[in-house]
Amino acid sequence: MKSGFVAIVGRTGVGKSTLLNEIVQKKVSITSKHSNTTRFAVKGILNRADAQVIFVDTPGFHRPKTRLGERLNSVAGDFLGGVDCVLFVIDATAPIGKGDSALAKRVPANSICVVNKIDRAKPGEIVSQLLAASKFNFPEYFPVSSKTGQGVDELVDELVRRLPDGPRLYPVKMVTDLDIGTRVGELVREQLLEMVRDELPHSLACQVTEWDGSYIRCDIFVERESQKPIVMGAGAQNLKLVGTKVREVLEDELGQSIFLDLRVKIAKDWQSSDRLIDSIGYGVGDEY
Ligand SMILES: Nc1nc2c(ncn2[C@@H]2O[C@H](COP(=O)(O)OP(=O)(O)OP(=O)(O)O)[C@@H](O)[C@H]2O)c(=O)[nH]1
Ligand SMILES: [Mg+2]
Repeated sequence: MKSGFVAIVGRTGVGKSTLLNEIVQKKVSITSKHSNTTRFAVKGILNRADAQVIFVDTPGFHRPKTRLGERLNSVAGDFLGGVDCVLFVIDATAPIGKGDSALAKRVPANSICVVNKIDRAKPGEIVSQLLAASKFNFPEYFPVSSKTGQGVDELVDELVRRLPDGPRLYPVKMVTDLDIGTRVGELVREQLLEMVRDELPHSLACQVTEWDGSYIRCDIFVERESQKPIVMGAGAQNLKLVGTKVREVLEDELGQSIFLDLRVKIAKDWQSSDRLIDSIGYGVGDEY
C-alpha cells in the first residue's frame, strides 16, 4: 500500500482544478473560465486498491491586484514544499510566460511538469510546448487533457510509483475534505461565474450561513450596490437558475429534497479587507 500528498500548482487558469476533478472523478473543486477561481486549498482523495493519493488543488499564481490576490498566492506558496510530489501544471495552448518560469524556479527540482489542455492543441504544438518546457529541467513531463482524460491515468500511475509505502490516511469513502456547507457555497459561486463577466467574477463571494434540515441559506456577497442587480438578473432570474442547478446536484448527492435560499448582500470592497476575507474563509492556508 502506498500513500501520500501531491500538490497541484500552476498559474491561474491552466486547469488545476479540472485536473483534480478528472483524477478523482468528482467535482470537488469548482472551475471556470475566469481567473482566480480557486480561493483555498482543496483536497481530493483518490482511493485505489494499491494506493491512496491525497491531491491538494491550490489557488493559481498570478500578479496580485488586491489583498485577496496576495493571500491566494501565499496559500499556493505553502504547498510548494512539504508534500511527496508537486505537479507543476502549464497550458499547452498558451505561450510559457514569465509567471510560469518564475514558478518553475520555486517548485522542487523533482516535480512533474503537466502540459494540460492537449485536446485543444495540434500534435506539433504539443511537441513545441514540451520542448519549450524542457528548459525547466524537470525529470518528467506528461501531456494530458483534463477535459477528455487523455494521459491522466499514465500520470496517476507514475505518481503512485513515486509515493512512499504507507497506510490510507483518510477513510476510503472520503473524496474531499471540504465540509458540505463550504461545498454548497462553492457550487453556488461556480454557477454564478457562468453568468457574469468583467470584474464581477472577482467580486463574488458565497457563504452558507444557515442549515436547518432541508433549509440552506447561502449569502452571495458583491462589493458594490451596482453589482447587486447584475447578479440577481431581471426578476431574480439568475438566482432562480443558480438555485435550480445547485439543488439538482445536492439532492442527488444527499438523497433528500432541499430548499436553497439565496440572498445577495454587499460586503464593501471585501477583496481589500483582511477582516472580511477572513470571515468569508478565503485565502486561508490549510494544515495537511
Ligand atoms: N479544452 C480544455 N479546457 C480545459 C482543460 N482543463 C481545463 N480547461 C478549462 O480551462 C478553464 C480553467 O480551468 P480551471 O480548472 O478552473 O483552472 P485553474 O488552474 O484551477 O484556475 P485557478 O483556480 O484560477 O487557478 C476552464 O474553462 C476549464 O474548463 C483541458 O484539458 N482542455
Ligand atoms: Mg482552480
